[in-house]
Amino acid sequence: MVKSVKMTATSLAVLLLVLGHAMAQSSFKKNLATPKPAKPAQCCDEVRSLKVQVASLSSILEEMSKKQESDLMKVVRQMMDLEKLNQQHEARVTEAESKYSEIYNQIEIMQLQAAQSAPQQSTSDAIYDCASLYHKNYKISGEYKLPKDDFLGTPELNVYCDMENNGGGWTVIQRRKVGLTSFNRDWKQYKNGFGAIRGDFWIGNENIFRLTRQPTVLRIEMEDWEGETRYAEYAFFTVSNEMNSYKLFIANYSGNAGDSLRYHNNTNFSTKNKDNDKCVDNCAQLRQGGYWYNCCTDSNVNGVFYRYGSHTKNPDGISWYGWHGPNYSLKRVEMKIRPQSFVP
Ligand SMILES: [Ca+2]
Repeated sequence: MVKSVKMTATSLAVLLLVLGHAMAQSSFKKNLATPKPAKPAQCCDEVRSLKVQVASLSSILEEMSKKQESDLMKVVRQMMDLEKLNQQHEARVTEAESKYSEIYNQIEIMQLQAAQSAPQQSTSDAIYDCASLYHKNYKISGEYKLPKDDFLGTPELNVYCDMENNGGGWTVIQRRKVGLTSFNRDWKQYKNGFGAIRGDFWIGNENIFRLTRQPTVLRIEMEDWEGETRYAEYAFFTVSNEMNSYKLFIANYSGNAGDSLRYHNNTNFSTKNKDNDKCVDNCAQLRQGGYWYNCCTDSNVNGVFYRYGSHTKNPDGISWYGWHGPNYSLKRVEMKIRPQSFVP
């Protein structure tokens, strides 16, 4: 009987345990399965509308980000283009710079060469006549200014250079062609020179003296009223200083006008106020010019300018006896000088 009670109690306990466990499990399951308390319908509509809004915002955001991305790509592409342009510009600048430096180098080389040759020019190659200008590549005829030279003792002097005829390099010392300038002047005027360098002028005995201290050639060109031209050239020409009355020395004639200066060789210069001629008469007054008068003339290129018509009537005109005799006054005369050593 006890055994059966015991068994019953044990069975009861087990049953209770099983029941308890089953109940606990059932309660847990029940708890899991129980749906959340239902909310009111209004709340769910709001959520749904919010969800829709979120979705549409997301898509907008997505779109925006896509657009931003494409914009960014555009910007990047533009940046790259700009970079390329910049590189091109830089390349051009570099090219220009290299060209500039090349030119600059050439200029530097030229300046250097000029600087190197400058000392030679200042000593052995000074500018003191048209021939030296010619050798410095001045090859156009016209008026030039010879610089003052302390070493040679020459003042600044305006000259007319014939750079074209007979090889060029000629310094013109006398010209008659216009006929308005009187050549009947005194000693001082013949000493210093007078007239217009582009027209009629005498360069001055002092200048002739200085310019002919080196072995010099004299060329006299002349034209008559018929338009024919002749010349007389002397391979040797010099004058002495004022103390020696600018005495004339010429030699070695060539030409087609006749040697009408030979008669005047070794004579002093005379003017209307200084009779240095070899005559009882005053030749300068008779011939109305300044010249190396003997007794008196075989030529008179500083005589009176007579125009066509009256050019054959007077013995004091611009004459060259070897061509037209004593009473023919020429239309044009030009005296020019050049160093004997000149090579065109
Ligand atoms: Ca005399």
